[in-house]
Amino acid sequence: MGDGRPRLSTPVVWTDLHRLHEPGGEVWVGLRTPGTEVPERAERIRAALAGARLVEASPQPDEAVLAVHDAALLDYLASAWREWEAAGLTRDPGQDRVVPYIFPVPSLFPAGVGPAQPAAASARAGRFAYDTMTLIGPGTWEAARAAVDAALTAADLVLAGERAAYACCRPPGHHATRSGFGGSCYLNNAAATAARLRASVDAPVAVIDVDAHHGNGTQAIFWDDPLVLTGSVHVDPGAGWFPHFLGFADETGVSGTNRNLPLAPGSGDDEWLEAVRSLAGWARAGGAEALVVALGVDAAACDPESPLAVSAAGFRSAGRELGALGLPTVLVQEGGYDLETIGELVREVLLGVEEGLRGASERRQ
Ligand code: SP5
Ligand code: ZN
Repeated sequence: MGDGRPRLSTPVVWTDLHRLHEPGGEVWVGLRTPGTEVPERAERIRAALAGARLVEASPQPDEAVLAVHDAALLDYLASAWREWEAAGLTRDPGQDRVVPYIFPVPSLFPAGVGPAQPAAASARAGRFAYDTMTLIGPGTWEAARAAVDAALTAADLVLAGERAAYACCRPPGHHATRSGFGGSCYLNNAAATAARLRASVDAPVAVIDVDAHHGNGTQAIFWDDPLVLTGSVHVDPGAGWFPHFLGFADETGVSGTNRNLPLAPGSGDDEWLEAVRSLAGWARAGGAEALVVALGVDAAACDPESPLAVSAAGFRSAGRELGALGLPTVLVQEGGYDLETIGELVREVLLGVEEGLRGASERRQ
């Protein structure tokens, strides 16, 4: 490249199809706000990684998605936009995205009675959505499906011998559960990646989630799976942060394979890195032989969506800690909303992972 910057050796998996997902805002406290999960995020990351080897995402079978999601969620997401448009909702009342308005929460139902299949498209939107912020437009399904393809392509690169691979996924995925979507996430890219690694590695695999928000979807998907260790460091939901209802330290999974490390708002490099180190040590102690990093960079001090205060150097150090595990490593993009810095922060993590992996292999010799 000749710009004097260290060159990335980690392959970057990419798909142009992410551009098909234009959320067009978020409905938050009843208002349509601009929204931060925009297509430019991925473009900025790609620009900051210029010079790295780009690998096109290759299409993956539906079975790989069905390993972590119910068929009913996939069927809904694949048809939601068409149904919405066919029902005339884009003309009357003039809503250009799928937005739920009624949710079949358990409190609606007497014992033994479950939700009926609603006849109206406007009501069907609330069957799988758990918030009003995660809008569906004309290309949302294609983009979300392609994001899983990207993550699984990165997993395959690592299974074929790359020490690490990065998937520039958009939309993100860690808030999507087996049968629910929300938090700007539709399909859980990191969970699908962990499932693929798990099927090929004869040992536990770990997901370490460093996004500023709790990885509730990944936690839920692997809650009762003793062979996928799920750890998350995030801003304390008890201090008023998304996902509000989950992400507390006492959620440990059926067999102790989930670990949450909530941090107080305002926490910076010291507290955050100590938590990352602790999760890495926990994954090592649990016998993990492959690693998925749910890589949100919204814990950055400059990020508009979280009150954590991590620096660029902090992200580099976190990468080093994770790389030092010396495991086959797939990094999957999650959040990060400051367009000016998102690309550089991702680059710092990837460079740190490379440094950590080099250190690990030197120690082994
Ligand atoms: C992947 C990821 O980082 N998802 C984060 C979802 C959390 N969004 C919470 C948004 C809460 C409301 N934000 C108010 C800003 C007004 N637009
Ligand atoms: Zn986040």
